[in-house]
Formats: sequence, structure tokens, C-alpha cells
Amino acid sequence: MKNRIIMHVDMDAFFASVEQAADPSLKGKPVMVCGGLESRTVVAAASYEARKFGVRAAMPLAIARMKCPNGVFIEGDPEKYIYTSLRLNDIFREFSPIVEEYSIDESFLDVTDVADRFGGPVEIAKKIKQRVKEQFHLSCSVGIGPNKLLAKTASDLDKPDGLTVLAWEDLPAKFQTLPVEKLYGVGEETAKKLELLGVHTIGQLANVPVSALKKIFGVVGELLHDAANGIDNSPVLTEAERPPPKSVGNDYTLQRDTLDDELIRSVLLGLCSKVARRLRKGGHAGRTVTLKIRFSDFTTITRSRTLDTHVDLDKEIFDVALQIYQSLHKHMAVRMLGVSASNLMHTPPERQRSLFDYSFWKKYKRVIQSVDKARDKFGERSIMWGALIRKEAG
Ligand code: TTP
Ligand code: MG
Repeated sequence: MKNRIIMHVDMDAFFASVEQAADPSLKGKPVMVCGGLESRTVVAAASYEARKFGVRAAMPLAIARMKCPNGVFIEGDPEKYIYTSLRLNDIFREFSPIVEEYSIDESFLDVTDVADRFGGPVEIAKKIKQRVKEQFHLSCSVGIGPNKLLAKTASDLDKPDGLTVLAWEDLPAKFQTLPVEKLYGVGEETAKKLELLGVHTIGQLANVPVSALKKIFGVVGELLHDAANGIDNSPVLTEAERPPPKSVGNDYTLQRDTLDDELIRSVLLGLCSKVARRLRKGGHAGRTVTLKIRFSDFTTITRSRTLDTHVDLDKEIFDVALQIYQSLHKHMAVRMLGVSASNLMHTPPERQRSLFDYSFWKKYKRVIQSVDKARDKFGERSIMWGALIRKEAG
């Protein structure tokens, strides 16, 4: 295989930085973006100023408030972050057509074939950082390496606003000296088992015979061995090359546990509408609809129904979710609801329906298509179902 040049871009304190860019009075202040402002939520993103107070992502809001009482707490605005993420990736694609949107704030770029045109990978990274700063007032950390594993490790080595190269010759000094839990794919459990073997660094892991790792971790043992030696042959996959998702789902935790059927219906409609919209955006349709309900004592019920045809319309998914909901025994107040569609196929075929159904369906599909267009242009909240215009259903 040709020597590849892979770049990983990770935005710094992404949600918090987007808020600081939108409101310059927040610059330099400890900003924490949360799912909501009630005590049940957690911090999604903490600006680097907030991290000085010990606040971290996934920390309960109540604790974050204690650690940083004078911080600025902001309710997150997912659409703003998704929009920014899409525009950032547009910038990356100006440099290389091979861009993988790995998460909302991380992308991989394969720059092997374009590096020379821009004066080398470091020059590309500098230009990207500059564009991102000028256009969005955001900073990012870039890692460059011969594969995705090393590029991703590199981007994390000098956060925020970093630019780090991890070349093969850097492995012993810059990669294998890192604590083993820094190795991509090593979670808490694996790290604990490795500690028991006396493995504390990536280099020590690289020295364990692969046969011993296979005995303990099975097939994963081989992957761990390769990773510790900096080996990763996985390609950077563009959107078109990525396998379709297995399912598409959304959850919602209510602000207060409730027995109010009308409220639950409107939350369900909101969730189904989101799921349907995501299906259509990805060109998918699903045959199985799953409803998840968590009650106030945290017991959780999950029920699925599989249909004869694939569906991608709000009402179709809502009808099934509601049927499932109505068939359930509700023994106490509801805390959380989730809806997902699975059994997905790409691009739904024309469906066989009765003539009566068909004319209704055609009209409905047309309405939904114009709603989608308006949402593409003016944002997800520009058009909503009447039943959703209630505070709780948000
Ligand atoms: P991260 O890249 O993990 O974090 P970050 O960008 O805020 O900070 P860093 O500079 O360390 O990269 O996640 C990207 C965004 O994803 C983050 O801004 C908010 C969101 N997120 C959550 O909503 N919940 C979480 O638990 C985490 C870790 C992130
Ligand atoms: Mg980030």
C-alpha cells in the first residue's frame, strides 16, 4: 500500500466555542453547554476556561454549578452545532474530496494525493486552521499521521489549537510512551485488565506477544497488538462509501416525570417527526419501529413492531409508536421516551397501497417534501407540527 497521509481535525470545546463565537461577550469566560438548565442534565461541553475549575463533559449540571458558580450555563442548540459542522466539512472538502465526518466535531481527511498541491500536509493543516478561525471564529486541533489511528492520537496531543505530526519514526518517543488508556479502543475495562498484566504504556502493550493477548481478549487481542504498534489500515470513508446505519433513533427525557397522556403523545410525535426526517435525509426507510419508555423508577420497557412495508413519513412512524404506547401497561409516571426505526433499506421503493391510500399518501408526501425543503433552508424549527408547539415538547 502507498504511504498514506491522513489528517484528523477535532474542534476545541466545540459546542461551547460555537456559543462563544456567536456571542463575543462570552469570549474568555467559563462557558458550559448543557442539555437543559434543570439539575437533571449533564454538561455536554465545557470551554477551556471552565475546565480550569474542574468541569468536564458528562458531569452532572448540579456538580458543575458547585465547581464553577460564576460560569455561564447555556442550553444547547443542536441545530446550530449541526449547521456549523456541515459548513466546516465543506471547508475540508475544498482541500481533499476524501473526507469522513466521523462525529459532529471530528473529521478524517485523506490528503495523500493532494498534499503536494498545497505544499505538504502541514501547510494544509495551517490553511484549514486559518480558514476555520477566519470564517467561524473557532479553533481546532489537527493531527497528521500515516493512518487514522495515529492522526487521531496526534490531534489530541496538543489541545487546544494544536497541530501535531506523528510519523513512523516518532512512534517510540511520542506514541508508545503514552499511557495505555490513551490508545484508541482501550476503554476502562480493557485498561484495568492490562494494568493487571503490568501493562501501563502503549509501548509495553506492543511488547506483549500477540498470542498472549489473543488468549485474554480473543480477536480483539490482535487488534490491540496492531494498534499498539501503530498499525491501522482502515480507509477514510466518504459519506457515499459508508455502510448505511443499522437504525435511526431519538430519545427525550421529560423535564418532569409525567402521567399526562396528551403530553406524552406530543413528545412522541416530536420524536417520530425527528426520526422520520433523519431517515429521509439519509435516503433510508425503516420496517421496524421501536418504542422505549423509562419510568420514574428507571425501569425501562422496549417494544418493537415490524411492518409490511418500509416507512419514512412522520405520521406512519407516529401511528405505530402510538399503537405500541397504547398497548403498554403503564405502572408509573414516564421519565424518558425513545423512538427508533430499524430494518433499514436505502431509498424506499414505490409502495403498494390501495388507491384510496395512495392519493392521500401522495398528497402527504408532497407536503412533507416541501416541509423538508423549508427546513433545509430555514432550520429544523421553522416548521413544526401544531401539537408540538408546547413548551415541554420543545
Ligand atoms: P469532544 O470533541 O469530545 O469535546 P469538545 O470538542 O467539547 O472538547 P475538546 O476540545 O476536548 O475536543 O466532543 C464534541 C462535542 O460533542 C462537544 O462539544 C459536545 C458534544 N458532547 C456531548 O454532547 N456529550 C459528551 O459527553 C461529550 C464528550 C461531547
Ligand atoms: Mg472536540
